[in-house]
Amino acid sequence: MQARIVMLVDLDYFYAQCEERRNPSIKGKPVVVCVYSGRTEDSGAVSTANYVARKYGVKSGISIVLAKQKLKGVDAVFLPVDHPFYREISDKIMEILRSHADSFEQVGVDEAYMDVTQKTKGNYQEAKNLAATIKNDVLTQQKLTCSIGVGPNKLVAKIAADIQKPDGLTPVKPEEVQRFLSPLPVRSLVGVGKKTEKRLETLGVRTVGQLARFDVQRLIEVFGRKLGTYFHNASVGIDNEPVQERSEPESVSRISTLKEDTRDLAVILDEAYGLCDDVHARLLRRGLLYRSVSIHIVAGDLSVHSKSKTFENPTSSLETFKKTVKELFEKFLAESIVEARRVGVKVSSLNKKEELQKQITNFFGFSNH
Ligand code: TTP
Ligand code: CA
Repeated sequence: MQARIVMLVDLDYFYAQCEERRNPSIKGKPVVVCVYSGRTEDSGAVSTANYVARKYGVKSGISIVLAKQKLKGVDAVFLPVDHPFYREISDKIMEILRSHADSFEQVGVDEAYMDVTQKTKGNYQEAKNLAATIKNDVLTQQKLTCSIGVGPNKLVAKIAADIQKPDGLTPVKPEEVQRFLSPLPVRSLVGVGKKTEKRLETLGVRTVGQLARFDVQRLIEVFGRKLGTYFHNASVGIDNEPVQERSEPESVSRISTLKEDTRDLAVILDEAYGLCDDVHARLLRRGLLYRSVSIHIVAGDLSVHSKSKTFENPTSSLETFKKTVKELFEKFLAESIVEARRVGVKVSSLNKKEELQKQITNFFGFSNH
């Protein structure tokens, strides 16, 4: 197998950074994004916090009450989570990343692996330049910083991204892997949780380097063949997992917030057509055809509305997509009196182009053989 170059892009303090982007005046203050459970005013947990708040010990998972104690007397900002807003930003950023990758794998809302072996001709200097370009694109187009790790596989790329945050860029060449991993605690390896860490500690293994030198046979005796082998391989930086798109999506959609609430069709379509372009570009890249088109409206009063239309035959036409979106918005405005705050477009009933070809071929009984 050819040596690979893999990146892991991780958006910095994601939910909190989205909130800073929405309201730049809170930048510089501790920003704490919370899931309020609603039982009492302050019951619930911290989803994430910006790095200013982290200096006070505020982090994901602690209670809101504890976060408030830590920030007592400080001019801090506490906000509720707004998943649709974060999803919107995430989708746009993932699209930027995808356009730079040979193959792409999103893992969660704010992280993605990219195989860039071809794009960089296997050259680390080029990979570093590409990572810098990606950071710059994400910053200028979406006003967010991210941290990128570059390495010969997913395992090394992930650890490299974590090592320097926020706004980091850490390349680790194959010949540097051993030296890079050696001093890190075993917990840095994916799959080593608290329990495993404890068991390894009883064997005298605290660092990845110690794990690498530990007898494989004994590891297998303690953890079983599968895990034991995995731990050993991970400790020496071996990981052959490919970067691959997770299963085909059931639908592709985009949603966006309008500058102000409106019932003006021209304003709505101006925004919606941009979203159609994004969705369509993604369909093309994945070789997908659609059969259904929907629109989605979040009104000024936060009520949610949608309309959709399904065709007989799958298509990839952008023109049909936009025409249908226009029809559906016209219908919506005619039937409803609310003002639109957020508008979205979606295509669904998706088919892979080649699969469709196969189905047609089978249907008509044609065959190449
Ligand atoms: P992370 O990438 O773990 O954290 P982060 O992006 O906030 O900070 P950084 O990467 O700079 O260390 O998680 C991504 C988002 O997932 C985070 O912004 C909020 C959400 N999240 C939770 O809601 N609960 C959690 O316990 C964690 C860890 C994350
Ligand atoms: Ca993150």
